[in-house]
Amino acid sequence: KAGVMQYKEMGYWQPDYEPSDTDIIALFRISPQDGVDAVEAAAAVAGESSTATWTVVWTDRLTACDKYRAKAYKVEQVPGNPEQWFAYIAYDLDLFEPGSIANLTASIIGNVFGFKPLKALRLEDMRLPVAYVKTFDGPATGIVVERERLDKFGRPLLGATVKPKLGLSGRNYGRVVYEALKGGLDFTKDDENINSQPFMHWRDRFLYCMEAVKKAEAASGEIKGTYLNVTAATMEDMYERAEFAKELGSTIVMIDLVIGYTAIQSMSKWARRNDMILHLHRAGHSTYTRQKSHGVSFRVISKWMRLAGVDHIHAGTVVGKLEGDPNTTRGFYDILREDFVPRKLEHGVFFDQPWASTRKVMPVASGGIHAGQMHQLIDLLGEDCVLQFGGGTIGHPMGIAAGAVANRVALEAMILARNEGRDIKAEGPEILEKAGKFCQPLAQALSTWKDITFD
Ligand code: CAP
Ligand code: MG
Repeated sequence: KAGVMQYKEMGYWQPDYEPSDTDIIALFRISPQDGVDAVEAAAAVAGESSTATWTVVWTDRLTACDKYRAKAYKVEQVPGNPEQWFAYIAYDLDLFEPGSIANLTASIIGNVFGFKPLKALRLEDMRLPVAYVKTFDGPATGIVVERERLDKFGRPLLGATVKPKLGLSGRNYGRVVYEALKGGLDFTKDDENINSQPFMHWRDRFLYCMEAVKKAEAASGEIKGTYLNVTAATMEDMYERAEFAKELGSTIVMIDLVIGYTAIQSMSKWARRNDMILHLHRAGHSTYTRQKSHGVSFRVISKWMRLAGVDHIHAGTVVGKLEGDPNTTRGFYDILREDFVPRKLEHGVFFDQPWASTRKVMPVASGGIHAGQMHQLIDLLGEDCVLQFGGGTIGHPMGIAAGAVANRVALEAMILARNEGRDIKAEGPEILEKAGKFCQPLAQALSTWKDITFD
């Protein structure tokens, strides 16, 4: 106990402190151990995530320690939860290297999550000041320029992840890509765990996929793409794969979140230099975003990834197979797509967040979704997103191209209805049924998947 109390005495609790416009603010949900006071716990979090160690050190006085000390300035009980507290902590901008997510995270989520006096700790949100935002390049391409490059406007983009996740040979894999793109999708995509395995080396994947993209473009007259996953063991390997993708005429490459923040920023710089779209699959995030009392909220990851500069990011669907709540997911989408995100507690957004013209990230919805949910997806997620149906394309009973047709027709019917002023949330099923009368693949998709839910 004495160890925890120390931080408050050392000045890490300052209830009168008013954060300045250039401070970074973090909001933590803290669950103190029994007998540990919430204010003392908050001061300890401020200390451990900034300058402190467990005791006063002589060398403090050789620094501007009053400035560098993070300040816990507000502690509020979490409504309806007597064991948890929201702690607001302000950090001086000089504590952080400009333009480095690695540096930011080494402080904010460095040691502090293992601190003994806490049962659990969750980073719920951060306010990133404009002065800090401006030290990052942000997305290489962004939503507006991506739409211009692809010449696709006024509707969500459609994609599919090639399935099965593992095991296809390059040639069969390329066939899936061709059928799905020719059928009407804008993109196909490698899965998160497709790299360079014995059944398909990466060069084979790239060659067959790009052949499929070019053939589908010729057949459809539309620009098509496939997210070639360049995730690999080292930066050298990733650059080599990305260069090859570019050489073959790809517009987009893909990386997984598990490659780490520094690698993501490096790939973003590469994408910027090479006029490529950068797709990020959030593989691994649920290990630390899912628990409500411990870890890091995905809204914080969304902010970090917009700074780091990805163009696409998986941000959840609400209606599919993976965990997610509608209001919270809406908050993620706003963080990725708006230029100014106002505080909105019902969406889990605790701070006004100015993005100062940082380009917008295209959110990607996937995970167990199908054409029968088109109205819900558009109503919930809007039009600036990619809707991605893996099983919901490749599992279609009439074949892959038919699966793509079903998705495209469902999408176009819904956008048309919305543009005519109809309430697609209420009338969605009826609109889909009617479109299905003119499109057998859609009728089949609806009857095959209508009863599938994961709730
Ligand atoms: C979806 C998917 C995606 C997840 C990622 C999969 O396949 O390819 O990786 O959607 O989740 O492997 O499950 P289906 P999130 O379309 O066939 O379900 O978008 O939530 O990060
Ligand atoms: Mg996947």
